[in-house]
Amino acid sequence: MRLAGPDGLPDTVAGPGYTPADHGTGIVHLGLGAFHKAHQAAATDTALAAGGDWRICGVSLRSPEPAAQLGPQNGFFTLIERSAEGSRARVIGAIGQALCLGPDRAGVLAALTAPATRIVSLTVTEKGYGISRATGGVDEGHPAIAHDLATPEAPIGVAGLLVWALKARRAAGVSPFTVLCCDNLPENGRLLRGLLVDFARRTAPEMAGFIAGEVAFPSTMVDRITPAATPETLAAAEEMTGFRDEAAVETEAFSQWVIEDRFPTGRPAWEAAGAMFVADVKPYEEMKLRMLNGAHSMLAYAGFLAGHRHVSDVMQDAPLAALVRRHLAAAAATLPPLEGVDLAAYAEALAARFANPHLKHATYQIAMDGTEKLPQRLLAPAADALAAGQPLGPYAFALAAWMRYAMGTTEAGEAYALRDPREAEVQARATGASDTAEIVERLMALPGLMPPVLRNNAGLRREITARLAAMRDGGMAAAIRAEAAGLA
Ligand code: CS2
Repeated sequence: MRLAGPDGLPDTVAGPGYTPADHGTGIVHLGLGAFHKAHQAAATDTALAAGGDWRICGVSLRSPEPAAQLGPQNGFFTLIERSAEGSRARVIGAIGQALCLGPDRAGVLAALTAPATRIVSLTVTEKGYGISRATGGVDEGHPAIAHDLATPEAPIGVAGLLVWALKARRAAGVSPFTVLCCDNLPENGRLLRGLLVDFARRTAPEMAGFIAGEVAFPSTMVDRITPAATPETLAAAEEMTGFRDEAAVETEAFSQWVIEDRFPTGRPAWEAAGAMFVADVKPYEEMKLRMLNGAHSMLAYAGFLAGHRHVSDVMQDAPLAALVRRHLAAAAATLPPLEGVDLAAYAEALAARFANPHLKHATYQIAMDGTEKLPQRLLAPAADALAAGQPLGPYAFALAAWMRYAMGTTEAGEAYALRDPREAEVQARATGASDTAEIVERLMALPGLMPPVLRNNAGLRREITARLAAMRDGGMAAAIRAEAAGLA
């Protein structure tokens, strides 16, 4: 039988600690993927037990799958939490409605303009926004931005939809919603605010000052390692709950959410789920992006080429695991001290989370969208390390691994897609030369990627070139061993 509600679950599976039908919708979430379900929807489910009309209308902007999976289940889904101690399942009831923008356009627009909607949260991935990192405004070349600039009255992208909805609400005398970015971007609230203000300036100038002055964009640090669901996930959910569940997700037991407490029209009691409310999220964001995500990207590129399918396999490869720890320490060294946080302990906890053998997190999944991830994960800390006179080796190794990955063929000669929004450009630069130094030169010169202090640094270029040459000549496994042999 298909899961469709909280009834009939075995004692071992917790259902919602509230009666879902008694709670109205207060949140529209854009980007109805696995991470949203495992993180914000789970936290909201816990918070709903403390009361409030905060159920979620989940929207996917493109893929019809999430709504097709959740719709017949009335929004209910199984969340499997896996840790070294074991696995447990819970059924989440926080999602009251699941829509896809294409077929359900009227419903999505109605939800965005409904007075009851007080928060619009987002997980659309780094590339989903269409932010120009150079200007902080819109990237005119981004397909959804280009579409929405041309037809702002029929938006399909984040900036277009949010500006349209804020304008419609203002015209109707309805207070603006709070915009809550939950993607792994630095100062994500400020970044999204800059995007919307610039988009408004170009399409609805009277809205620009209103958005800048009247709309809240709290920044957040979000963390929960959540692999894409697989057929095994669905089979495990059925075994644990007794119900078929097309929308099941698996994740780790750990979850962290640090949020700036700026919600002029209210919010769920997310602290009930362990969320931390602070005045300034930036130090937490930097810690997480540079340590967790930076190490993740490094191990994904090096691990994928070395033949490791999953992050837990990487951590079984002693020399590569040593490089992961080196990377975590190097990233930590770029961070200012953060009260109440022991960065060495945080690094150890991350290594343990990466090693979780029960979580099948594919290196190929993390390797995706490199040009969108490198700036905040590897390049910003590398620039800080350079300024502080710290060694650049860990970053040179990670960037060389990305460049080797960008070449698009495994060591067995098998081609794979990079899955990067700048795929064609990156691959042309990575494969257009046979000389290693030239490949490095061409990739470092990718417009808008590297900050000039790094791009023009001959020392960094040499360090990357030596490592990429080792990876190409002797293979990734040997390059990893050689790099790790250099550790004290
Ligand atoms: C990962 C993240 O896919 C990736 O790029 O680094 O999704 C990571 O698992 C999460 O940020 C963990 O919170």
